[in-house]
Amino acid sequence: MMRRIRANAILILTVAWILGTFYYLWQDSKPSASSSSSSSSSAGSQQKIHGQKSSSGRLEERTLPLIVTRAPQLEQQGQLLGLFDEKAFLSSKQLRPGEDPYREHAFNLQESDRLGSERAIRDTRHYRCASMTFDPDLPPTSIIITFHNEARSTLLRTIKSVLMRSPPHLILEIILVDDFSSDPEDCRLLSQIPKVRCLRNERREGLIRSRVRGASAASASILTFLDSHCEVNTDWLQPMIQRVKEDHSRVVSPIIDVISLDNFAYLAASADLRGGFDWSLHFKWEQIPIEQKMARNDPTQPIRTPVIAGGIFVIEKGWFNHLGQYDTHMDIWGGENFELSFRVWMCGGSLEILPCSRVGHVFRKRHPYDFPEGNALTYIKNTRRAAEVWMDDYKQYYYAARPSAQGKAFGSIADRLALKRKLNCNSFRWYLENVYPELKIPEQEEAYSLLKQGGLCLESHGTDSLGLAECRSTPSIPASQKWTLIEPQIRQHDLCLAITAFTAGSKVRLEPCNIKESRQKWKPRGPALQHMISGLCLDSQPPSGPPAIAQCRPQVASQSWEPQLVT
Ligand SMILES: [Mn+2]
Repeated sequence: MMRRIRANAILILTVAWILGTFYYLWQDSKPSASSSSSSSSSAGSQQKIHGQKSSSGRLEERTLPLIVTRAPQLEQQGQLLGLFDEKAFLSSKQLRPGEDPYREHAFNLQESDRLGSERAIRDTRHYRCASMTFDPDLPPTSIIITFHNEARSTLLRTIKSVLMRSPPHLILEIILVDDFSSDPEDCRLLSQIPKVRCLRNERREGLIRSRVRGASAASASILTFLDSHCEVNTDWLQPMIQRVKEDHSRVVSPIIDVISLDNFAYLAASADLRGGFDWSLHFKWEQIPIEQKMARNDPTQPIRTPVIAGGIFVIEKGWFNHLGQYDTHMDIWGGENFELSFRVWMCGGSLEILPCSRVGHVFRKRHPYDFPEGNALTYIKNTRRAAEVWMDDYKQYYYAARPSAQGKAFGSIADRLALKRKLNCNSFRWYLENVYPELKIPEQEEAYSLLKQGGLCLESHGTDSLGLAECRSTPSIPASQKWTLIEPQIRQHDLCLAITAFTAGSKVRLEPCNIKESRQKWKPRGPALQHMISGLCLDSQPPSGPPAIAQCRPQVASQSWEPQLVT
């Protein structure tokens, strides 16, 4: 009986939830009436509709109006693809029955193949982006796509989305750099599509050298690097070319939306993120600092970013060459985005994410291809080169965070150091101060002291009670006897020694540290510890009573604390 009632209750709740969801979607797709602020508050309770299942928390929290890109038009096809036989291209490489659809590409190949070469996707931009205007004379770009054994369906969808969703006059060419894939036909056949060129490496070179090759072959003055499993969204290109045209030292990237590796759903990424990293040079998406967020009253404004993710960006060709292209001694993949980002910022440029430019990308959990020297070793070699060339003395924090990098070979960096001198680049300290002040210098290893009185040590028992107890060092010194003396505080973790009143005889206890709290301020005076305001001294009140403050009396044993450093 109870079970029946419970089942009914769950059913009713489920139905209510579904109805609520539909109501919300209907509300949100009504023509514009709602301003962004009012719709975001109404969306608050429904946040989880989209954006669930995001491993990185990057997915957008609220649902935007459901505007989708224009549906593919059949009459366009002939013009777009020329002599290219799409059906033959795709059907000659189908997943065999029973084959693991994730094995070869680390995404669901069956689902990608089933989708076909084009589809309408949600326009994930803020609605205000649609009314942006661009110079009529924007310069065209060369799109550079490097790949190694990419699936035919994802590669073709990348190319077709570019051709369909970019103003044709802005695409001078699409350069495919085939990094020694097993089947040379993948690239060769695609070059039958108008504007598409194919370059094939004679051996595996990796992403970095492949991109440099593609860039050298490009004829446009603006380079657009694109990953090989993307779908570009409505008007993705114009905002980026506009920004670079206005200032050639800008290097810009889109917001990278998420294409699900399982079902290929196109999901909006949050517009409040930028690229960041920790001292081990591990890239992460992070929230824009709160002051910048508050100052953003226009959601179409560019977002300054300390680093870019690296897969998709636009750069002026002359600027790319001036800055030294890439470090071509880096192998396969990884770390090149740090090297490029540090170089751009430190040598006079800037990095931006443009929220009105959106490109979907299939984020994967593993690399589907081999690293000849192993994944970890390659990443360490590449990031170590970036750290050695660009991080000055701050590289010590990289090594501290990634001890395994020490002693690993990374080749000669002489030419990159020469480049850094030639370009007269700023220091890494400048970068930290001006570009990424949020990256904090790791705290120095804290030094602890024992506060000894004769053979006894000051010890805490919880927060309230303090006392003297036998000093213990085996098996190790207990946390309750370790003190950190950072004038004017006497700390134990984030608790501080504080007096309870300013009169002699007042008890002493531990409380959360607060640098403004005068009850927590002490000063060493000979062997004594004097409270700064009251002028009274820490006293153990023999025999081993709870410590209190008392009139300072030089040489008295109960006021003598010998701080003894322990390491
Ligand atoms: Mn990728």
